[in-house]
Amino acid sequence: MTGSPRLPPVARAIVDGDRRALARTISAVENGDPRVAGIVRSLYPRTGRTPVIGLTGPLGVGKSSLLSVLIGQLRARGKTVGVVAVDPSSPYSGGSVLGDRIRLERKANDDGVFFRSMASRGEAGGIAASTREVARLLDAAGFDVVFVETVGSGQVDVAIRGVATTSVVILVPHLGDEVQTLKAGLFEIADVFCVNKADLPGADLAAKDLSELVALGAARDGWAPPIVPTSTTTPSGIEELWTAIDAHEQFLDSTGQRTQHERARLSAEIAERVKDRMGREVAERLTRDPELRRLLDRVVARTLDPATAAEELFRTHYAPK
Ligand SMILES: Nc1nc2c(ncn2[C@@H]2O[C@H](COP(=O)(O)OP(=O)(O)OP(=O)(O)O)[C@@H](O)[C@H]2O)c(=O)[nH]1
Ligand SMILES: [Mg+2]
Repeated sequence: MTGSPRLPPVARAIVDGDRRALARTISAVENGDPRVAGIVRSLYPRTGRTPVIGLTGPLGVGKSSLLSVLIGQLRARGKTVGVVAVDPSSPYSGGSVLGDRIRLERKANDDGVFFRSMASRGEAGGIAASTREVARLLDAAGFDVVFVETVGSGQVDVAIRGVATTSVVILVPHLGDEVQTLKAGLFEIADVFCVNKADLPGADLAAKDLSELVALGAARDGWAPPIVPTSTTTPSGIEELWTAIDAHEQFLDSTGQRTQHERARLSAEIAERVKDRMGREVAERLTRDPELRRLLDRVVARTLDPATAAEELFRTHYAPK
């Protein structure tokens, strides 16, 4: 299966474990360099079989620390791991980028771990798109497990479901209000809940509160998200956390939901790509095309509202005849 003669040389190198080729291609993808489109396309058939584990949760709950301990555990079992971390910090402050790097540094000489951090630059759509592409490259590169770390904030949280096969929502004790705020979104995102910093007082209570919330929400498609207390300082609960993640991955296979979820993710991705593409085209035509300029003039003059204008534009220019 590995000897496809049609693979471009760089793609071949990535598949054969060349980490520098992988790193360069990831940079090109992040920068929107069109020259790597062929490489990405040629690797696509080699993707889709690797567990992609999303770790999400509010700032500072210990996502990177957990990742570091999980990586240690997986490496001890001989598993290779690819990581993409979406860093919320501004590229100028750099604080948290550096923090993550240092925590993961000691694995830097290990070829079985590949770590990449991306600045989030504040636009959720963009993060989601390049994160998905980078996760796919890690998948094609043959890592046994791919992790995606994102900071938990509304849209990004939801975006992780478009990338990950298992999403872990990480909380800490005394996040009472935050849990309430996140509540609605939490259940749609979490396949596994983790209450980290269980070495701090209040962890039992937090886990109990959470289990009450989980019990209120009906199990989604036959899966009730387990709640795992962990501590990266002790450390404790890490093995249990991986067991819970792995159980969800096995559940996806045994129920056929892996294919179902993948289909839903890819459908959303295609729709999103078309939307982006059309959005750019329409914006451009509204400034260039005389007919559409007149339509815009009417909206500016308040003789037509934006919703009706959009509907009219779609009907006359884009709806299938
Ligand atoms: N007491 C305690 N502190 C922890 C634990 N895990 C992480 N921390 C501390 O929490 C702080 C944040 O840890 P990170 O791993 O950077 O958290 P994060 O969620 O990746 O942070 P961001 O990526 O900046 O959102 C650090 O000071 C860690 O040392 C834990 O289990 N117990
Ligand atoms: Mg982090």
